[in-house]
Amino acid sequence: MGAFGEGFAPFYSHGRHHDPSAVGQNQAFIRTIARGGAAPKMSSESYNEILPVYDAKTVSSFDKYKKIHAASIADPSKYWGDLAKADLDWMVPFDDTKVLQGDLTKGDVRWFAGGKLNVAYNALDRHDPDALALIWEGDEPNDIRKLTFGEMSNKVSQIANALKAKGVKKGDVVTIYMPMIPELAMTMLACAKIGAVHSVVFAGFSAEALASRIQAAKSEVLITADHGLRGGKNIALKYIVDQAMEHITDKDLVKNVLVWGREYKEGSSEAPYQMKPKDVRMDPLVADQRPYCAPEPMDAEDNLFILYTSGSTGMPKGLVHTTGGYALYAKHTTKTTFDLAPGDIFACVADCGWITGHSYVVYGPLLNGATTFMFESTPVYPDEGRYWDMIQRHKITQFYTAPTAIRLLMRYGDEPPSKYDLSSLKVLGSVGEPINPEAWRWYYEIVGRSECTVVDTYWQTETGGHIVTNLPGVTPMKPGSCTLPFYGVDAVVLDPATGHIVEPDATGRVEGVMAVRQPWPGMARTCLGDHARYMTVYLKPYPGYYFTGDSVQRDEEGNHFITGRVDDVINVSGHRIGTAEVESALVAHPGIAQAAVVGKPHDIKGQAICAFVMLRNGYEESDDLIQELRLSVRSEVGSFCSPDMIIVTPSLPMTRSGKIMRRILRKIVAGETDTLGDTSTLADPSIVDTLIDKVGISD
Ligand code: 6R9
Repeated sequence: MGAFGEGFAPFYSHGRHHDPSAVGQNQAFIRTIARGGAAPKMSSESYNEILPVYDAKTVSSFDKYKKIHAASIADPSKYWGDLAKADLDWMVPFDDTKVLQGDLTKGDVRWFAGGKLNVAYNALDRHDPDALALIWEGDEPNDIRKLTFGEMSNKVSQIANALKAKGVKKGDVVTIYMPMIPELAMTMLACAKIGAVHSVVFAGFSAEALASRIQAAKSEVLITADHGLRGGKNIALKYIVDQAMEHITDKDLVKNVLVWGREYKEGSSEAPYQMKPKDVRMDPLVADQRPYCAPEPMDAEDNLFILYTSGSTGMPKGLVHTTGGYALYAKHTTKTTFDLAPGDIFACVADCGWITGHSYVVYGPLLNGATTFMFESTPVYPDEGRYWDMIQRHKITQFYTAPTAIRLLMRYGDEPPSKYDLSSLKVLGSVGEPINPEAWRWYYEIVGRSECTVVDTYWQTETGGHIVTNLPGVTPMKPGSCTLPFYGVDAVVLDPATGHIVEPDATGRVEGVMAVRQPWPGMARTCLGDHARYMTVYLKPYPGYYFTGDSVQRDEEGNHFITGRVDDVINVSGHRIGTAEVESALVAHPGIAQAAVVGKPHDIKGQAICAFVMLRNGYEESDDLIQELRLSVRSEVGSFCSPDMIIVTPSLPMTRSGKIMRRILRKIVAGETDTLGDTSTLADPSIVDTLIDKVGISD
């Protein structure tokens, strides 16, 4: 049984299939699946009767979806051009004849170029100043703040003026390393107001990871807060920032460190912080500013933000999102996927350090004039009823979380959600990884009382917003499937070996890799400072297509089932982690000669991090050594990347040309040793048995 339980993957049950390091293996992968034996059973069949999917209303709206989708693909300039005019306030209109320029082959996509607008203006200033913009709930349930659009607009202007006072100009990259407090959202929006490009670094990243992102982006300003709070514990962010500053080699790079103040929690063992020469207290600086700042007119293609995300190789990529296309896409997907209506209280419980927080805590809901709910704590603090309690108290209408949280909460049974009044809920969202039908069903039946739509939203940092998802009351739900492409998304399934679109088999099903055939407004335009890398990773693998890096199966009704990454990225609790980053943290230890990291199926986290290490001469396996290795990963990347399992091995499965065959390691940790595949290309095939023994012992 795989991590997702029996029958999760509709066609076959293993998560990962490729080893991109082995040339030509992709073809073998597809062939293996094609030969996979008995006709696969769709895991969701048994749930169809509980779903209100084929009632008359849905059928007619489903037809409408098909028509609109087809039209949006046939004439994307018309579809997005009309929406851009209706949905955004422009300072200078874009040219109707130049809605979309460039293409996926050349990698020079531009939407609405020449048009000018400001995203902060669109997100705040244009809405009713008295309407509620943001509800924040801190780590403690009684720590609540509410801000209207007017209040937020004023405060964002003050922050914007404070940034200007510190010399921040249009186009400058501002790094933000903050806890989930309203000031984080407002600092992002303040950057947008003056045309500075924010780069939010998730506050779970270590000092070294923060330093490398600051350096890569050549960011001269860093904004932080003294502390974060999570589950009753202080997170000494300012202290981590001080360490990060030590790691930055160019000592003149960062000119200012702006520090928001939060009260230090009594009794914490964390080190208190000190102000350093470059540090400026943010609160008094902001309080001194005028509450009005003219919005900077930004070209639709000017950069709005960068966000680092993990890939196959070492340093994470700084994906660049631009102004007009991203804003439109965030706004339109939020409204459509979550069926937003006036008065809705929209709660996405992701952290703003990830793309989900950017698009669905900050930009999407606010651009729609909805009330966004921002949450600092965890699903189990002070107890496992926290989410349900918040939904009841704030009358939340849309709730958006990751399958890992649902699986965790399911463990506590049906009673916690049943104790609360969850009748305000209309739409329940899932994001970050495939949702297994068991978790889907619990979410739908127990949390949603079979009355809410569950939307399984598939997308990526690179896509800006949802690209495949069902739509409430419009398209059918299918447990375990993200279903159908969003409007304007020309989703295709490619044969990874030939790059051609896969033709359906006799049953109407296809499988291959997920790609998109036409540009859409929300797509990232480049990797900061490295367009060649952007081309290599996304656009060159299959010329003419955007390549997602995910493998997929599509059923005879066109529903998509994402089956895992085809690169060396693992997904732990919905966090995207590059195995290369963890490996480099392990080999940074003087005792480690080589390391290989793979994902191991995990019931709650989706995948767990499993590391294989080879020791250098003179080093011996010991508990202390394992502890040091964990620490190394914590300090180089962040504690959320700490391996669940570290296995010391005399050697690793290498090809004769010296490449580690991670495919074999993945099979071993998953216990799928009867389907190891071809091991004859290994330099030393006997290592396989040694590893099976080792993994067996440490399990
Ligand atoms: C939004 C986000 C992207 C990767 C993506 C895929 C996985 C996200 C999913 C999903 C199946 C879903 N993923 N949503 N897989 N079903 N509904 O998570 O962005 O952090 O960049 O991760 O996450 O593998 O390629 P990001």
